[in-house]
Amino acid sequence: MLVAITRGVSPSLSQCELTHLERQPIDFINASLQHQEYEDSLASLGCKVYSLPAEPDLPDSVFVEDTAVVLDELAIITLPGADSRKPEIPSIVEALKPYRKLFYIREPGSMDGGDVLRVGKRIFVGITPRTNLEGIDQMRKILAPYGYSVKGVKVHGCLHLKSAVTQVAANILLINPAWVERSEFGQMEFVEVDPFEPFGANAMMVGGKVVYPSAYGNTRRRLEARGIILQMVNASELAKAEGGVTCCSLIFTSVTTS
Ligand code: CIR
Repeated sequence: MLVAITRGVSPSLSQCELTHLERQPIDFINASLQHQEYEDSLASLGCKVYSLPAEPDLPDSVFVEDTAVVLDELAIITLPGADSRKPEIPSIVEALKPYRKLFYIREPGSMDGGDVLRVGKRIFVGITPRTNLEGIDQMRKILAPYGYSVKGVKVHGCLHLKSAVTQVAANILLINPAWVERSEFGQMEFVEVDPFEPFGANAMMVGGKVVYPSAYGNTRRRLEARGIILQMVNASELAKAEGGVTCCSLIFTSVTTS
């Protein structure tokens, strides 16, 4: 069974962290409706959705992806690079404890889950203001016994590695080549975003389909032309907080630790 951990939209979302976007008004009701649509979409793709209660004092807490990296064998609890996001961690620890043995990124390491792209046993980690080399090194040591390779990847011009590249099929990455080099990823095929849709590289594979924002119609056509089956969602309101579709869930196969 697939489990998706999500969290309700915080009423303080409009005070979110912003790095590459201008602040603009965010409609809380609209953001919540879109988030509900996103959760419904995950349920329709076969996920059992566990939605944690919204955290009024943690503006970015809907973006649960940044707090953990869940693999088949274990989960790594991250240490988010933005101080305002560190208090999001304890409730995620409680939510993941029943499912995985937990490991932790510790200071002076830092890591946002949005920087972590897993392709089979290869893990690519963005080197960004949120994720430092020490955090990547800690992850490498945690994962070595489980047969994963961990590679730091330079990212420029966007918040996280997965703003720039995500996996959309076993051998295909969706990429914005202006933000990350294709050569970092070895023998993969690529679909490039339409240059007028720079934020269109964040997509999420779930249950044989790819969850994709409806805002990026030109890139959508490129994906469909490659035979990729999309499940469209409207994520425009959360995008104003610099969030994409991967950011709002932690999805994994259910294995209970007890
Ligand atoms: C932040 O800057 O932390 C939030 N406003 C957006 C986080 C988006 N998360 C993600 O891409 N994984």
